[in-house]
Amino acid sequence: MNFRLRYILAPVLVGALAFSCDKKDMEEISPDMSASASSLATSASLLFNQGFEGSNPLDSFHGIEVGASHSLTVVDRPGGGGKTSRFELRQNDPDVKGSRRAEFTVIKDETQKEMWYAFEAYFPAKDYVDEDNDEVINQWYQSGMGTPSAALRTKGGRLQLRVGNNADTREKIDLGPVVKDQWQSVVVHMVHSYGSDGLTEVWVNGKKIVSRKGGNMYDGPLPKWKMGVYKSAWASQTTTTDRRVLFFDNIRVGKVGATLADMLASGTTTTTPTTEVPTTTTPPTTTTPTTEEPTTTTPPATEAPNSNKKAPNNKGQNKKG
Ligand SMILES: [Ca+2]
Repeated sequence: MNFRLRYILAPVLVGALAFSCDKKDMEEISPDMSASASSLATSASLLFNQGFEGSNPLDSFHGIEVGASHSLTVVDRPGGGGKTSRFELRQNDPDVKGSRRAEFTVIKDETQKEMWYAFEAYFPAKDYVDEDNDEVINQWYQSGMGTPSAALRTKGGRLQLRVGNNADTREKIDLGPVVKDQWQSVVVHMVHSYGSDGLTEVWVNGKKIVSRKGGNMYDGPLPKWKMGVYKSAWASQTTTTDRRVLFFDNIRVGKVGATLADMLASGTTTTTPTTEVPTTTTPPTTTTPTTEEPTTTTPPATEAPNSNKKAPNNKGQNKKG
């Protein structure tokens, strides 16, 4: 192909790809490799288990939504112990699906009513500066239904779960500090439901901190699970930082029958760098699951929908999920 022809064709091909993505409401940039992902599972109830140690680990994900070469890479795990995914989002990255994002979809059509989701996350202090403007790092997105019915966000140095069955009553539940320069493990257990039989449980570093009964999704299709960094504000404004770097490793998804122990990355050495002493957290864990009832559980269900002036969960602001 001569240079001139290539120059003409490139934007056409990009346009065709974008069109096909929109049409399917999903970016099938990566092939569907759920079968091979399943083969990595260590338990019959694990649907997905990715530690980024094998060849082409990113092929095991569904759509990958990135705008630049730095957006998603596989690198050495901070603190040692193998490989990990690394997300980097910059304020001046190109838009992807209407905003600044670097995300992959872990589970899509495989979602069942009862599911387990787990990962380890590492936030580097120098490249993940706390600020009040928030970003989404996990979202349970129901196709065509706007702002995700459940999401993990970071905001002002805190990890926050937002969950509910409609935008007006969605709860904001504090999950503790965004601990820097060490690995944290998060496990989420959900019985996906619009109705009262819904269940949302969260463990951070093996400690159960949320047990919430009630609707945790809109009255619609089961959600897909996306991870990465999505910062809607950067599409229209700057904030106090222009960079978000974080690492996700040992991403696991389980179905009914999975246990907390299945979801925790017990085979991984969780190395804590010695430069920083955590003060408020439980150490990264290989603990056995407990059945203890949480002590800081469900907040009242009467949260005022307009209490947040930035209203980041208002319908429409995040419509492309
Ligand atoms: Ca790994």
